[in-house]
Amino acid sequence: MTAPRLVHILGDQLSPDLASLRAADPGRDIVLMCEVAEEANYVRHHKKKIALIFAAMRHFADALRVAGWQVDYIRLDDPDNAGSFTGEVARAVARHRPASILVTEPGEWRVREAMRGWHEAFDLPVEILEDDRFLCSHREFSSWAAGRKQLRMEYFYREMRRRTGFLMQGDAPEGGKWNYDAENRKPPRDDLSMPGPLRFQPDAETRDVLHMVGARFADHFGDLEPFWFAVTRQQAKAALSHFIAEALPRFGDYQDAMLQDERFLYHSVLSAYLNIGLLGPLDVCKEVEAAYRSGQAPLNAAEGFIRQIIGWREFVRGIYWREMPGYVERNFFGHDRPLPDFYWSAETDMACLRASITQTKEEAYAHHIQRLMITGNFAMLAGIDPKAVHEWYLSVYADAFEWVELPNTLGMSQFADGGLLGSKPYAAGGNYINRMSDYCTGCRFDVKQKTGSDACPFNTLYWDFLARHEDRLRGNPRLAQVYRTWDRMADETRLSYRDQAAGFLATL
Ligand code: FAD
Ligand code: DLZ
Ligand code: SF4
Repeated sequence: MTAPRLVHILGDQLSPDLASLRAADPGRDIVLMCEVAEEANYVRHHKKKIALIFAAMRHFADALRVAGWQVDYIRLDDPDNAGSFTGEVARAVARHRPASILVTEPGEWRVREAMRGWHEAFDLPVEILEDDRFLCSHREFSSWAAGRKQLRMEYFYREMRRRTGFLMQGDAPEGGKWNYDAENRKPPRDDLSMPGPLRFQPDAETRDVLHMVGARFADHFGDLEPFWFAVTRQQAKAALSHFIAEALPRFGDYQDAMLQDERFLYHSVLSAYLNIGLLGPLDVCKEVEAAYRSGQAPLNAAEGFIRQIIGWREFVRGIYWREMPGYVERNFFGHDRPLPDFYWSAETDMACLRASITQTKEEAYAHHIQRLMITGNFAMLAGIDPKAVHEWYLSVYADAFEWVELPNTLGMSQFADGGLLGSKPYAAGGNYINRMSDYCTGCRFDVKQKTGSDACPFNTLYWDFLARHEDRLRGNPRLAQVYRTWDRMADETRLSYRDQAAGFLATL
């Protein structure tokens, strides 16, 4: 009998149409899935994230067995567990004596490098297939990017609209405009009714995982329970239908809003399901477009949502693979302050940060504007080491995998790549936060004050950041107006702002 191939499937590759599964033969080949300590600990992931991945892996293995696959599944508490992908592949090679190893390209440079060493380590052919769950291949991204002075998401996105045909009328964008973002910045109102994501009761298999994660990872960040994430494809599809029916119509309008008591607003909370493979980006966009075409959702909502998926999600992945391994080391501003402890404890008087971090602890989720304009904005203004910021984001969010987290954190939110991904730093003072949220009403600081013991720290950190990095930022045309305002200030005002900021930074 022909020796089997060993098909190693990772915790974020839980898709029945995965390239390596399509290339394999259920009658001959063996699927290997393993829960390993190294993946849970290389950054200390949030308990809920570990539980989501293990529970979804176990349910996926069950579904593969039902579909006729032979699955060799290694649990974390297996006494012989080797603790790493390479260690477990070594054990599986000894058990099954495969003819070769077949994998789909992982989402992280570190893991791809490890896999590239397997040929030599095991003296076996190793085939790494392209991950075609993404809509833009590495080759296509490179050819789009080649020769461009600047890589801007908007132009990439238009290309992707043309290629996929989403929201197109022939060669023209639906409604005559490519982007309806200008309509998507409404501040929140008190009388909105938010549906929140669909929540699922853990079954016996998930409860087993929760028990193990609670015992093994008690000292990791975050609350394990209540645990309500979808852990199967069927549940994730139900979560998608719920989002389309209940939240999509208002997704666009309130995309940038933040409310203390509404953690999810009209966001989809689908990123973790997309990133581990329970949902496919094309399927999700098809359903969103259908909702628009049937009059269930307005164009600004459907376009805004589809842009995040075929635009931002694919764009950041292209940047990641194009720029790694050097990207993670970039530090345009030379920031080196350690991450303040309150990023782990949520113990801070700044109500916006307290709310965003508390929610992160409890849900392993924060929406985009909280990540970008609260925790990200603060870290950049305060001059925190971008690598420390990156490691925080990678560990605390259930949807965080390096291909998507790193460009968003290091590029978009910290501007540590000097403008490769975004055209200007996302820096803002208290006014912006006050306009887009209700955080300031419950804060011990006063958002209207710039100096004094009650002054909102964001107000002077903002100016201090611009002054500290004037040599790097003044030439940016998108900041010309801001520097004109700075220039018009009296010397003593500028000095008092910088003193106030220095006093605050000394307390961190
Ligand atoms: P929605 O607001 O409902 O958006 C719909 C979908 O669009 C998301 O599910 C997601 O798949 C996609 N999307 C939206 N914005 C982005 C983006 N900027 N990049 C890529 N995809 C996007 N997203 C991750 O999936 N994983 C991360 O680790 C991650 N880290 C981030 C770190 C920082 C500092 C910032 C500023 C953003 C980060 N994002 C990350 C992007 C974005 O914040 C999340 O995708 C989003 O908040 C997930 O919530 P949602 O599913 O409710 O999204
Ligand atoms: C994030 C994660 C965790 C916590 N644990 C596992 C695991 O035990 N087994 C596994 O196959 N995958 C896990 N993952 C996801 C991997 O870290 C992810 O596949 C790589 O980082 C590549 O994106
Ligand atoms: Fe945040 Fe300042 Fe508003 Fe307080 S006053 S919530 S610190 S922006």
